Amino acid sequence: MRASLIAKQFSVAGHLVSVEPFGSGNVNDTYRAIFRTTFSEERFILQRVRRAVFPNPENIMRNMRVVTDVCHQKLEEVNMSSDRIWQLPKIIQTRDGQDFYYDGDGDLWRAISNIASAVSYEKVQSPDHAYESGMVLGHFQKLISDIPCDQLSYAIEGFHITPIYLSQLDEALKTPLAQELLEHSREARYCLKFIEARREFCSTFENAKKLGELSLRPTHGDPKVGNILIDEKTGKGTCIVDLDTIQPGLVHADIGDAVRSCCNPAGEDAIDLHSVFFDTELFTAIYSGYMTYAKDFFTENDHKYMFDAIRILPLELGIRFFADYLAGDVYFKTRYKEHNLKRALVQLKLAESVEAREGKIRKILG
Ligand code: GN1
Ligand code: MG
Repeated sequence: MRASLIAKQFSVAGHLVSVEPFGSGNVNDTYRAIFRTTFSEERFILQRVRRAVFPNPENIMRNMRVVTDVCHQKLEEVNMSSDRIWQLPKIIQTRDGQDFYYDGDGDLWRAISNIASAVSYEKVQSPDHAYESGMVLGHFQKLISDIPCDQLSYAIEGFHITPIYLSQLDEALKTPLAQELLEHSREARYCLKFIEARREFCSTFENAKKLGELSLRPTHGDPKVGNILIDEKTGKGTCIVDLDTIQPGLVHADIGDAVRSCCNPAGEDAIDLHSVFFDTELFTAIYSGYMTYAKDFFTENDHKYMFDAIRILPLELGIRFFADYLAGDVYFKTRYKEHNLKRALVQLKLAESVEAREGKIRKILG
C-alpha cells in the first residue's frame, strides 16, 4: 500500500506495524501509522494533502511551522502554571530533515504527532463539552494573536470570504449539470431560494473590513467540534488539531464556525432535518468558554459583529456544500450521491434556526 511506503520516509524509530485510514475529514486523506521498537510504540498521523483544495500545499506547511514553533515555546511556559497540559501536535520531519514529502504523483504528504489519551467527537456531547471547545479555541487564538499576519501565507485564497462562495455558486448555476439537478430536486430549489433571500447579508463581513471596523488576524480556519481534542481522563480540552487552514482572517469566522458546529446537537450529517436546531444552552456554554480567553483580545467592534458571525457561518457552509453539489462534488469528499445536498440542507436549517432565535442569542451575547 502506498501510504505505508510513505510512512517509512518520516523520522520515527522502530518498525512499521500498520497504516490505517483515520478520522472523517472531508478534504485530505488521513491515516494513523504505528511503529514499534523493542521497548515502545509510536503512533503518528500521516496525511496526503488534496491538491484540488490546497493548490499550494507548501503554504500550509510553512504556516504550520510558524505557528507550531511559536505555540510550543509559549505552551512550555503556560503549562508550568495551568490547570491542564495544553498541547498542539508537532510536525514530524522526514528522514532527511524536511517538513513534508512529495510522492511520485506530486502529492504532498506530511506527518504530525499523535496527541495520546485525548478524543474528539463529531457531535457535541454536553454543555461541558461545548464550554471546553470554546475554551480551546479562545486559548489557541490568544496564543497566535501576536504572530504578524505577514508571516502567514494564504492556505486557500478566498477562504471564509462569503461573497466568493456566492460567485462559485453562480458559476456552477451556469452549467447544464446544475440546471438538471435543480429541475429534478425540490430540495435543491429550496436551497437556492433560501440563499438568494440572503445574498446581501453575505457581504456583511467584507463591508465591515472595508469600513475598517474589523481587521485581519491569525486564525485557525476550521475549528469544528471534531477538531477539538478532549482529555480522556479529565474531560478538559487539551488542543485544537487540523492546522491546514491557518491564515490571516477574521476571528469571527473561527468563533462562528465553532458555534455552528457545537450548537447543532444533531451534527453535520444529521439524517432527520427536524432534529437540526440551534441549541442556545450549548451556545451559552461555548461562548462563555471562548470568552475566558477571547476577552483579552476582543474589541468593541468584535462584539458588535458576533451575532452576524453566528448567523453567517452556517449559511456560508450551506452555500459551499450546495455549490459543490451543483458542480458535481469536486471539492468535498462525499459518501453517497446527494451527500452535499443533504449537508447543505442541514446548514441552511441551522442558519434558519439561528435567525429564529436572534433575540435570545443577542441576549446571551450581552
Ligand atoms: C472541511 O476537511 P475538514 O473536514 O477538516 C472544510 C471546512 C468545513 C468542514 C465541514 C479546507 O474540513 O472548511 O467547515 O469540511 N475544510 C476545507 O465539515 O475546506
Ligand atoms: Mg480541515
